[in-house]
Amino acid sequence: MSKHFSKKPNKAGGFSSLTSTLKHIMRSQQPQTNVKNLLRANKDKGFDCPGCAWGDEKEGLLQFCENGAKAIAWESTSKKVDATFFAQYSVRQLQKQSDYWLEYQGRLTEPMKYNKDTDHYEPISWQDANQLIANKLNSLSSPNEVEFYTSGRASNEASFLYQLFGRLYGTNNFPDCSNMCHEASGIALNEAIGIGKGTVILDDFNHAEAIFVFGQNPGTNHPRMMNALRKAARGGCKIVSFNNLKEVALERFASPQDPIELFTPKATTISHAYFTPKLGGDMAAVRGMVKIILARNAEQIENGKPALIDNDFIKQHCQQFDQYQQVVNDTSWQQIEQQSGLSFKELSQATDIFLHADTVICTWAMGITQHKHSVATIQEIVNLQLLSGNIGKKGAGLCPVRGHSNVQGNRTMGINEKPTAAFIEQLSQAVNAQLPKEKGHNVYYALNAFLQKTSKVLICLGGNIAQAAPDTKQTHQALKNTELNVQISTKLNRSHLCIGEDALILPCLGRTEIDNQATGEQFITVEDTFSMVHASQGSVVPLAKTMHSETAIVTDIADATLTNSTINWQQLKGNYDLIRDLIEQAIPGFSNFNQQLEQPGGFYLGNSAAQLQWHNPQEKALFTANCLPTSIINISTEQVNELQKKNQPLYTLQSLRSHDQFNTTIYGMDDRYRGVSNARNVLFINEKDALKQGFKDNDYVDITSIWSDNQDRTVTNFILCFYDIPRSNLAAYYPETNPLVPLDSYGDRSYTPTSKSVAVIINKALKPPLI
Ligand SMILES: Nc1nc2c(c(=O)[nH]1)N[C@H]1C(S)=C(S)[C@@H](COP(=O)(O)OP(=O)(O)OC[C@H]3O[C@@H](n4cnc5c(=O)[nH]c(N)nc54)[C@H](O)[C@@H]3O)O[C@H]1N2
Ligand SMILES: Nc1nc2c(c(=O)[nH]1)N[C@H]1C(S)=C(S)[C@@H](COP(=O)(O)OP(=O)(O)OC[C@H]3O[C@@H](n4cnc5c(=O)[nH]c(N)nc54)[C@H](O)[C@@H]3O)O[C@H]1N2
Ligand SMILES: [Mo]
Repeated sequence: MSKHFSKKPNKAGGFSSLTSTLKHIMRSQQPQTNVKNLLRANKDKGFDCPGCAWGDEKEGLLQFCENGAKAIAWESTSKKVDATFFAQYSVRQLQKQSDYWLEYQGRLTEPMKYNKDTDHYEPISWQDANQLIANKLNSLSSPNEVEFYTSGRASNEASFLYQLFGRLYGTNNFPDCSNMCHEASGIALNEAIGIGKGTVILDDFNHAEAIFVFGQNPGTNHPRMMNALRKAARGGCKIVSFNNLKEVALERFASPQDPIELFTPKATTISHAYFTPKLGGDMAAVRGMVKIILARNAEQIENGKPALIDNDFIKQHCQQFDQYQQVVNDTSWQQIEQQSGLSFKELSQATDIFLHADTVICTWAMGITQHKHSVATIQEIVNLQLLSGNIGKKGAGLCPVRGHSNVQGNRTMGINEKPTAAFIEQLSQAVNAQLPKEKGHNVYYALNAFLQKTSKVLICLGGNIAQAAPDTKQTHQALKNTELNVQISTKLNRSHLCIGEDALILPCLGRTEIDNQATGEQFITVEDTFSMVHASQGSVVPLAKTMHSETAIVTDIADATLTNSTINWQQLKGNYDLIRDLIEQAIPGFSNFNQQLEQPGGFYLGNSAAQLQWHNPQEKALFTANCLPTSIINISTEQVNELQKKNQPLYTLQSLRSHDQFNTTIYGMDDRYRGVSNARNVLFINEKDALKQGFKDNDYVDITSIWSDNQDRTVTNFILCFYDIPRSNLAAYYPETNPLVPLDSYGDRSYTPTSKSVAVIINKALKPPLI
């Protein structure tokens, strides 16, 4: 057996989850603090777990999961990255370290400025740092030369003020992590049902008769969702998984909170049926289900039996059903089976479960949103749900499962490069100022603007754009073209090391920490994937007084830059209640914001589609008549033919998360649920594909992507792991494979990198490591 690969476990959760949690708590060097932290995670008067955006349950002593515990322990460490650290290492030396090493050094505790002459970061006072930013911003020829990036951990208060500052300064350039994440969900849902958010709340999972989970690995990325799925499965709800890989948590899950499942081999079977479509095959799979439903429905009608679709719902609430039916008729079974990789029989089985359930929830995440045709795929899921009226009733609906813990809140607060006219109007009125209306830059356009040197300053409210964005070489070059790179962060990462002229590191507090301002301790608010808004307050004393809250950092930069501002930034900084009062005036749905937060668990923002109100131009839910894509991968037929001539097999690669990481933050080298230990340069491959190319398990290969420009995009020395994965599909971890994703390979209309469908070839490693 290989030293890196073993059989995957036969269940997820359980005891191994508990031991892993303890291991990570001990490693943080703050075990007592972190145990206290965990008891307060996601509880009233506690803090919102920075791990993911899943909603909080009302019952239970513990409201955290293994991976939430890792996120919390990672934040609360006693190790410091301070002036002494930066005096020890030059930027060139730091660049040679791994992402894991960089973050493991500890928390950033002092503001630092890059010195080009010494190639070291050196201390700078907060006041000087703010003035430096202000001077630079005020010297530019256009406000559109600045890119304001956000990562989805920022609170509602910080992100509201951040976008307000950016807009008062004069731009709508708000690239953010959701451009690389759930962008397609927002676009698809806004068009189809008039709101870009999911229509279900957590309680709906208690009432669903079937739950379809598309392209999502909740055992790792939303472990608290496993409680909802486990409870549903035990109550007789039929869970159907569509996933390119057999993810063990979706097969069998043991709750660490159930003593029997914790201490015995027992576990709950999660998926009643599990389908493994080809990468990007979900639209075809759902189209197949709809085709079966429509055919069976026609038969029923012919035989004088009741309809299988909800004709009343369709008549009353929907538009374009006829066009949609036409496009379904025109889609051939050959195309459906070939593209989905699933047979008519398998899709019939899925359809049986769908039709048998009165209430169905469809959930999805990155396996659906990071393809070229993601918007169309999500609209196909909407079509399926509309067909049987599975929106706006208890136990049914659409559930895009968000990533970052407050990414949904960020959008609600206006982090959006394409604000609606109504949004800008209300915000302008609230602050009594003219704000820009024209479209700004998303991540794709921002990176291109740096590459072309038309943008000059990058300010990042969290995140790690250097490693999160695609086409690593290009992205790093884009960052190196900046005249000023400002990173507001908790931990050191590669974005701090891609420097052009000038760079600043501004260390901020995290969720777990006490945030003291002029009027006393403050709390912040967040919105989860179910549109619940609630307060979050940390209780840990920060490592250093020189760490400021994100809100304070944003207000101070704004105050220094906008010299004629009508906003009293210092007053807002001193009392976050006042920021919430401003949000109340500026953003719909936040009336009595401060008072509403007093309710235990917070308040629900509501969802128009869940109330069967359709706020799109047609004022109806839309059946969207998209054709299946001609190809999943984004390359030309000539390129495919050329490879065929050379006898070079073409693969589709997905880049995904291991169990030991949070996005670009690597907690460890294992991926327990897939049987991988101590390696991240792993390439999962179907045994037959590997053998056909003459490879053995554990061989080293180089991966090269196929794209229309002449740039070489290759990553080297990946270890082959024979795995249960459809033919011609591959999987490997992100961010190691980001160099393979071409910047120009993005989703139609979403501009999301096609991180789950990269056209690649593999070859024997040119320079394998000496073992
Ligand atoms: N611990 C932890 N939690 C996290 C994160 C983290 O990194 N670590 N990240 C957070 C963020 S920002 C996000 S967006 C979410 C991400 O949560 P996920 O979307 O679960 O993240 P990925 O690891 O990218 O997993 C994609 C899943 O989709 C499957 N898949 C890939 N392509 C296809 C396809 O074409 N069809 C189908 N049916 N399946 C496919 C993969 O096999 C995999 O199971 O998690 C959030 N929570
Ligand atoms: N190939 C490929 N690329 C992908 C993906 C993929 O599946 N495949 N997934 C995409 C997705 S879904 C996402 S969301 C993006 C993620 O993109 P980002 O959100 O930009 O990246 P993260 O790795 O979450 O950011 C980690 C950094 O955030 C900082 N940080 C952590 N907590 C805080 C905090 O509380 N405040 C502040 N200010 N900073 C903090 C730390 O310095 C840490 O180093 O990556 C995308 N990129
Ligand atoms: Mo995400």
